[in-house]
Parts: sequence; structure tokens; C-alpha cells
Amino acid sequence: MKKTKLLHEVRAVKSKKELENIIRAQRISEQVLSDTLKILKIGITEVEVDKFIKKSFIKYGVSILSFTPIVSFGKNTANIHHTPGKSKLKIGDMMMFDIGCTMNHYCSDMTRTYFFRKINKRQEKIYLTVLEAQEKVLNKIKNGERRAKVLDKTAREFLSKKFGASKFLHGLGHGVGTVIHEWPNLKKGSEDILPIGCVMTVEPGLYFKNFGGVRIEDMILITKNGYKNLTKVSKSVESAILK
Ligand SMILES: [Mn+2]
Repeated sequence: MKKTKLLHEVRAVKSKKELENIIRAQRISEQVLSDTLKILKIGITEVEVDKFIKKSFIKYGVSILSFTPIVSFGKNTANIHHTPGKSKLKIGDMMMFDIGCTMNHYCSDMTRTYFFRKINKRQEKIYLTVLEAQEKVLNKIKNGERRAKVLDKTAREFLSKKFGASKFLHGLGHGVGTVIHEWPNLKKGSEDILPIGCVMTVEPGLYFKNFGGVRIEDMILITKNGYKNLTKVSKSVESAILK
């Protein structure tokens, strides 16, 4: 007898057309991010950058965003729900951009963290640790791990070992589709199993009050043989230091 499925399980698996929309949305976000990095200068405010991002999406023909962009400078990067404000960019600041837009109502989602002109030892250590956590998770997926809680634990245990518990304040990721956070849930204790054909974010982070935070978020497609990274923006520490 045929087994019933739940709608969210069916929706998680993307058709070719759906995937194309997600990828197109992502490419536009990448273009906007690249344009944004070019306008950064000493004294520019988060609000100004946020306005530029929104204007750029319009310029590329997109008027519906997946969520309100997160633009944060300096210590504000430690606040995962930061609203862009009047903070001005300074040399040595960390900067976080979490942006996504929609194409025919399909969402994209990406976060990159940068360092303005220079990086200090602590910032570098945090950045490299988050990057390594993401690589560990991606490696597990490549080797066939599909259990959400195991993947979350991989990142969480590694980050806790390096910086103590409670510095990674959110889930590791989520499904992406016509809503920005859809099933499956890639978070602590989740019983979800990632199906082949679903699009997920993998977004470990570390946050230090009065210092700053780093989050690196890629969007991936779960495939039969592992995954395909749909995010094409480099994330090496060298590329994260904006000269
Ligand atoms: Mn996300």
C-alpha cells in the first residue's frame, strides 16, 4: 500500500524549476553583496548600507526580499537580530551581511562576515573556527550523514570545544523554499532527516557580547552523492579582509 506523506516533506524536495528560481535569487544576492562591498568606506553607516542593498535589489529587478537584510558593524555583529542603525564603519571593524531575495517567490539566504582593512588575532581565530565548523558539517553531508541532529551536534560540539558553550546561539540551518525557514530543521535535537533534493542553509556562528560575531552561511542542495553548494561567494579568511 502507498504510504502517505506530509505536505512539508513533499515541498522540501525541489523540482528543477524551483531550484532554478532559488539559484537565480542567490546569484542576484551575490551581485548585490559584491556591489555593496565596493561602496564601503570609513564613516558609512549601517543604515546607508542597508538602503544601498535594498536599492540594488530593485536595480536588478527584485522587489521582494526573503527577509529584512541584516547589516551590522563592529560590536553589533554579536547581536544576531541587529537592526541597521547609525553605527559608522571604522578600520578593524567586523561586518556582517545576511541577505536574501526572492525569484518567483523562491527565497535565497546567505551570510558573510568581513573585516574592514585589517583583522586582529582574536577575530581571525573566531572566523577560522566558524569556517572549520561549517567545513566539518559539509564533510559529513558529503559522506552521507542526513540526520539533522547529528549535523547540528557536529558544529555545536566543535564550537563549544573551542570557545565554550553558549557562543553558538542559534540552529545550524533550515530548509529554504517559498518561505525562508521551512522544513527540515537543522537544529539541536531535531529528528528531521534531510531528503535528497532539499535546499538547506548551513550557518554556524560565534557571538561575543561587546566584541562581535561571525556567521558564515551557505545554501546547499542535498544530492544523492552529498551536496552541491549553491553559494558562490568566497569565504577564505584572506577574502574576508577588505582592503
Ligand atoms: Mn538563514
